[in-house]
Amino acid sequence: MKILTISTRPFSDQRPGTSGLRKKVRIFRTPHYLENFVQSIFDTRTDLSGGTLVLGGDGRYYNRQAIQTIICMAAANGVARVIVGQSGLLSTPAASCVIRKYHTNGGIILSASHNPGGPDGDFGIKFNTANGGPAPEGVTGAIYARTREISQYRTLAADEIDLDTIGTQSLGETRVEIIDAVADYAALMEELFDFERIRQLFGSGQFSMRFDAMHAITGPYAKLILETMLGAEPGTVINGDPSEDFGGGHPDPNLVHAHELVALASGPDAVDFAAASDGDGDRNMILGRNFFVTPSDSLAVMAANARHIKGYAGGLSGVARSMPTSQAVDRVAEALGLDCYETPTGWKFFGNLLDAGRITLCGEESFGSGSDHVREKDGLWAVLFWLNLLAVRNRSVQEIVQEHWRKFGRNFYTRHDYEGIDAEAASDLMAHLETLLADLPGTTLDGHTVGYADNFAYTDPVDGSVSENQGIRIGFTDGSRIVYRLSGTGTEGATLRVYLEACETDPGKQDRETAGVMQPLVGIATRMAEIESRTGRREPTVIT
Ligand code: VG1
Ligand code: CO
Repeated sequence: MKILTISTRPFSDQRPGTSGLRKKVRIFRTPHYLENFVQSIFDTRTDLSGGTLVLGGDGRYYNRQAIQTIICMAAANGVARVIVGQSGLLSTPAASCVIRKYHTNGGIILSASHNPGGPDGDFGIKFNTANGGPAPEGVTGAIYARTREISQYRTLAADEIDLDTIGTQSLGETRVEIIDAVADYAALMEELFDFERIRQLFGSGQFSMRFDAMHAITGPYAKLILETMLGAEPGTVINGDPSEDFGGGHPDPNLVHAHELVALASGPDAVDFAAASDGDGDRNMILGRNFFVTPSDSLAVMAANARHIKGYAGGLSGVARSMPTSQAVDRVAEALGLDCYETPTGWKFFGNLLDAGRITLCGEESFGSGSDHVREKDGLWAVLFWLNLLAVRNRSVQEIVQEHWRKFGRNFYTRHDYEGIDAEAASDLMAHLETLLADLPGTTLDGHTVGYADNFAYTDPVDGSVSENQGIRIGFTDGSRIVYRLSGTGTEGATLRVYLEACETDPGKQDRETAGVMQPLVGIATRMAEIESRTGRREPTVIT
């Protein structure tokens, strides 16, 4: 088969963000745009030549075309074997699972996660290394540097690969294997969780659940695992057929976008347990009957209860959370004598800690949690963890969480997002905050005394790499915190995220409404950053 060498010129905007390169579909369709980035991966990850690459995506618009393009480029770049999820699909955690299980050299995941899809929506591409995790900054930095100087890429003229039939095809010297997208992942879940106990829970007739796949990738995974393997009643999975534009919705599992599910978990006829996942299957939202579990609390509850779960009964080596995630898990770690790490936002920062065996569980406030079973956050894994816990503990979600607060204290938590604001105004706002930091410690704001104020920098304890400028932290002596950072996953303007946390150890005050408790801190945070005058926004776009 004839290899074609195509001349190209660099694009200046291919720096990966928090989770890969994300742009509007129309930008990815610009001639050579996708190809330049992919060639930059092959140019910098030279072990792919002669090696094995995993390939799959969340099924959004442009997924299939991009898969065909990448297979041809992989063949032209000497990749010996490409493992592709059937129909070009792999959830992000399933891709991580497959990369690890078959000892491959890495994978390319096509996804813009929770961002809307369709011709006018977003697309994304991410490279994961041989450990199954998102490429660390050193690797993404090298890929980006390559995109700045690229002058040609390699591909070949070939017929389209049949993506829908499981089996092996050849493209020149390259073997293209189409695999079942769900099977390996489902087998891994069965190793970690007590499926028999969960089957008994569903079989009891006393327990009802809904899982909202939000028209995204987890539909097939959830139907097989929950309904077929675990015996949940048919219809437990809603919005379970993946569509290229996620049914026109926003596949982000939070109280705002998963409103259909929230309604099913509310009121007198509410189900006992409800959960949702995002576009690419790595996020999760956990709801009990009329009860929302914050992602930060979910991580803390998992850590405190891991001994009840088959795959973690041997104990945890340590835990980690991203910096803006609440300190609820820190309290558990302290009580259990576990190491606890605070990392920058983005799953790539957990990889070294997991590989080194320093942590077993980790999570982010942005509806992400996971463990050392793969190197990505994992939505369905979290749902199964909770299901297993409910089956073993025989308590409701609300009872488990409230009991947790009584024992460890409650970290009230909320996040305010200001989406699509002017990029320059956003960076000026951050610069303004930076100028305040030096004088803040020791001052008292509305009764809260500032203990520390900094721009978070992280030194990876395993390889010593340093990541600076990871967000402004203001910590008060009463344990409450305000954190500001700019999103690294958006595709339009800038998104300012303001994260707020307040600790409450008095059981008599732990059942108050979050919004009321957070009001004073919200006031401090919005005034200090001059949000209204600098962005023109009186209210956040989304509150989670
Ligand atoms: C957001 C979240 C972050 C998460 C990232 C990728 O990043 O805050 O915690 O790791 O999305 O998640 P940012 O930079 O926009 O705040 V996913 O499910 O979109 O791959
Ligand atoms: Co995601």
